[in-house]
Amino acid sequence: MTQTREHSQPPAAEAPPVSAGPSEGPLTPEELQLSARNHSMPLEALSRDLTPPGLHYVLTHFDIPDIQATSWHLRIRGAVERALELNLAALRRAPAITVPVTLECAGNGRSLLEPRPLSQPWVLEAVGTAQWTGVPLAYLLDKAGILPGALEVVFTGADAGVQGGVPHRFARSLPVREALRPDVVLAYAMNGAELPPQHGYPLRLVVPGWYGMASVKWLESIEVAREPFTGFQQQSAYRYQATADDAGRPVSRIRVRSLMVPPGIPDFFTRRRFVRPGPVMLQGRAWSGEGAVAGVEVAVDGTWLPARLDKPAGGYAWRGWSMTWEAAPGEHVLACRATDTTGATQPLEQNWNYQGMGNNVVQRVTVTVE
Ligand SMILES: Nc1nc2c(c(=O)[nH]1)N[C@H]1C(S)=C(S)[C@@H](COP(=O)(O)O)O[C@H]1N2
Ligand SMILES: [Mo]
Repeated sequence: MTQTREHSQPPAAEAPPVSAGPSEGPLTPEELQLSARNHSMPLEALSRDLTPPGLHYVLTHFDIPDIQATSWHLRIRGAVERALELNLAALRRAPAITVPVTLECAGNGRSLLEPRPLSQPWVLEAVGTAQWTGVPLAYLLDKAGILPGALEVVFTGADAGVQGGVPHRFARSLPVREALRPDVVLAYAMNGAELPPQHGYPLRLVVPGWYGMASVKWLESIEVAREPFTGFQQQSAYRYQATADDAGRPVSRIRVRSLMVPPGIPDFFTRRRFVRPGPVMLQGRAWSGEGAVAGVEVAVDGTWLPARLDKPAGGYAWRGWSMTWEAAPGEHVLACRATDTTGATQPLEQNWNYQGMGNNVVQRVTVTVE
């Protein structure tokens, strides 16, 4: 599908298109290439409270930088009383917190959209939960001393590339009040071990409750700004847009979602499930960045029943749920749906938007009981 654009403005003033536009055709080699680089979390890993790093999803726009911690520094500058420069040893000496956080890519579910926005073609499992250990961002911002008039804090990674025709380093901003939340962490450890290269070694930001793009990896610079940040990943990417020309609304917090561990055993190629008749424990996880998870329902062939909820694991980590199902021979469709404390619930049909952002449609799993 080609994009129609208005040409009333000179090209220099035109915002670059964020993608090649949606497609109704088969998966492209470019999408295959992206999906081989950026893997999702196998759904069976939903049975674990914490996702081991090798099973946690990965999304990297450009190349994974090979950073030597000995020559690496974090710089804090801009509208601050004193600029700071810290090496990894200094960060490790600072007060540390550990926060369990469910990260989800804002593009999760994109490949299920029709037409399909051309980008990383996630199915449903661009999610994972880890314990992130590091220095509270607020602690360092306080040391630097934010000056009056500060509006945003801009985080820049070491990785550079071209997207939408625009060369840039991956960078995102947060409003000052979000940056000062006590649970926003500059993490140097994941699940108690050194940060793996693909997850941002030696240091990354983790913003609990926000879609993954806010959690800048390979962090090198933190700049306090008095103007809104207009970098590509802020102004063009990560927006809920109706069309290519729509300025849209920025993507921020994670919409409520639940997923289940597919029961039984899979067929290799189709991944359809086979289950033995009798009681089957259905289980999964639910999360929301907008409010706490208030309930999860499970449907067998369209009839919704409330699931049992585990104790919350704190803050912005996913919450376990389960339900026993008496599986009768035949073919069945299982589904799960979470609701959060804001009253938001998952839609039965995907909400389409131009970049394929924030999809939280209910998951459906077809099983054959025999
Ligand atoms: N520097 C940098 N940070 C980044 C990205 C990136 O490409 N470069 N990708 C972002 C996106 S879109 C997501 S969803 C998360 C993924 O984090 P993970 O790979 O650790 O799961 O990292 C975010 N931080
Ligand atoms: Mo993402």
